Amino acid sequence: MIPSGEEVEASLTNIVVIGMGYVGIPCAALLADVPGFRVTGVQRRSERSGWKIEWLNAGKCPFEGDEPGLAELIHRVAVEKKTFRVTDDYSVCREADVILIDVQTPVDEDHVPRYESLREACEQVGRYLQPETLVIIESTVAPGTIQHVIQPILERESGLKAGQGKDPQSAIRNPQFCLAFSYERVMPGKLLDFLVNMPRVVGGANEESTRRAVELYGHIVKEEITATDCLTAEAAKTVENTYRDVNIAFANEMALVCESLGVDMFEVRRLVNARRDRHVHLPGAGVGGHCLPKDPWLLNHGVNSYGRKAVKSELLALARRINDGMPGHMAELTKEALADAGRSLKGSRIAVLGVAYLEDSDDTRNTPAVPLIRALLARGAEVVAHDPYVRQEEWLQLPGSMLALSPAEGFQVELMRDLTEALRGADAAVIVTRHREYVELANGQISKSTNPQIGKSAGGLAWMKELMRTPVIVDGRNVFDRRVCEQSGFVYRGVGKGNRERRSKGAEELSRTSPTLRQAQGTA
Ligand code: SAJ
Repeated sequence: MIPSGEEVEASLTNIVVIGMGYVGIPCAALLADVPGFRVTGVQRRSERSGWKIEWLNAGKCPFEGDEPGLAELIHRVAVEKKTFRVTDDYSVCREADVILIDVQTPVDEDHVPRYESLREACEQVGRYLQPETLVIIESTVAPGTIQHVIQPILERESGLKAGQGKDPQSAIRNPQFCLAFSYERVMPGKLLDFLVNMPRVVGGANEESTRRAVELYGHIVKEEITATDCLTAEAAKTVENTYRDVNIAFANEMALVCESLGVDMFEVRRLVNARRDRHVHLPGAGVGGHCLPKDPWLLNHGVNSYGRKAVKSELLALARRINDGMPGHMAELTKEALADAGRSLKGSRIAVLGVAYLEDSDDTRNTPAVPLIRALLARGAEVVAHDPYVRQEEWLQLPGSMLALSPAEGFQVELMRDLTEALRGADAAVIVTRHREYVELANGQISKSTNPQIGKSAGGLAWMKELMRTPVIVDGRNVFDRRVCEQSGFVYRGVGKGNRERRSKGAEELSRTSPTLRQAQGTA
C-alpha cells in the first residue's frame, strides 16, 4: 500500500544545520542526500554571508576554490531532490529531530573565545527546542564549554533538561533533549572527502545522546565513529589542532636554523622523513585558517577556566609566537633580497602572490598575507595582491580596513585576478600561498588565462622577468627552485632555503637581522 503524504511526512527525519560555512554546507548537503532526511540550513542574513541563502537555494556552491563533488551535490539536493533549503528563520527548529550547530568560534586579541555567534545560535535554538530533539555542537570550543556555557543556555531557553538517565519516568517528569559534541576534520579542498572518509569522534551528555549522534553520523561517515563523552571530545579536537600547530612551529624554527646554516630545510626534511615514523611538517609563510591560529588558545582557555588547576601552557604559546612571526620573517627576507638587488623596501612595488590561507582555496580567514602586507606597507613599500580564487567582496571585508581602502583614502592594496597585471613593474614577487597557478608558473607553464600573448615563447621565469621591474622572488611555500631562479637572473630568498655562499659572506649579518629568530630566542 502506497504511504499517504502524511505518513511520508511523519517518517521523514528533519535536520536543521545552523551556520552555512565551510563545515555547515557540506555537512547539510551530505545529510540531505540520505533517503528519508530533509535538511534546512539556517544562515544569518549578515552583510558578509546573507547572499549565501539565495545562492544555495538556487543549488549553487558559494565556494570559489576547488571542492570536488560539492557543487553537484548541492545542486542535486537543493534543486533535483528538494531535500535541502536554507532560511534565516530559526523557527524551523521547532520541527527538527536533530539540530547541528556549525558557527564560528574565534578568539580575540587577548586569546579569549568570542562566543557571540555560538551563544546567539544556542539562545535561538533553545527558544524552539522540543523534547527528544538531538542537538549536536560541531563548532570547535574550549574544553568544558558544552557543560558550562552551551547546556545552561539551551536548558534556560527551552525549559528542558539535557540528556539525563535512562529512566523513562524522569523523562516524563522533566522532559529532556539530547546533547552531544562531535568535531569535524574538514579542510578547504577536501570538505566532502574529509567529512566522509575521516574517523569521527562523538561525545554525548549521556548514553542516549551519544547513541543517537553515532547513529546519525553513521549515515554519512564511512570511517570508524568513536563514542566518548563531551569533555574528552572537546579536548581531543583542540589537542589535535594544537599538535599540528606545534609541529608546524618546529618546522618553521628549523627553517630559520637552516637559513642560518646555509642548508635547504626541505632537503633536511626529506632526509628526516625518510624514516617512515617521522613526519616533520612544512615550514612556510605562516599559519592561517579558522582553526590552528585559535584552537590552541581555546584549549588554553578551557583548562584555565574549567580545569581543576591552572596550567601554564608554554609550548602552545611559544608555537603560536613562532608561527605568528613567519609573516614578519617574510618581510625581512623581502628586504634582504631587494637589498641584494640594490633596492630598499621603501618605494618598491611588491606583488604578494596568494592571499588565501590555503592552496587552491578562497578562504582568507587569519591569512598570513594580512600581517605580511601590513609589515611591507609599514616599511614604505607599495603593495599589490594577487589571488586566483579570493573574491573582491571577501578582500574588502578583511580586517584592518587599511588594506583595501580606495586610493582616495590614501592606502591602496588592490586585489588582482590577472597575474600579468600584478607582476607588471613589480620589484619583488612574494609567494604566500601555494596555489596551482604559481606552481605551474615555476614549472615554466603559463596558463592561457594568465597571458595568451607572452606565454608560448618565454616560459615562467623569463615571462616574469619581462614583466617585473626588478627580478626578485621571495618564496614562502617552496614553489620555486632557487638555483633555477638564480640562473635565470633572479635574486631568490625562500623560507628554509639557506644559501652556502651567502652564509659565509654574511653569517654575522643574518643572525643579527632576522626579527623572527630574535623573537624565537625571546630576545625581541
Ligand atoms: N601549514 C604549514 N605547514 C604545514 C601544514 C600547514 O605552514 O605543514 C599552514 C597552512 O599553509 C595553513 C595553516 O598551516 O596556512 C593551516 O593549514 P592546515 O593544513 O592545517 O589546514 P586547516 O587549518 O584548514 O585544517 C586543520 C586540519 N587539522 C589538522 O590537520 C589537525 C583539519 O583536519 C581540521 O578540520 C581543521 O584544521 C579544522 O577545521 O579544525
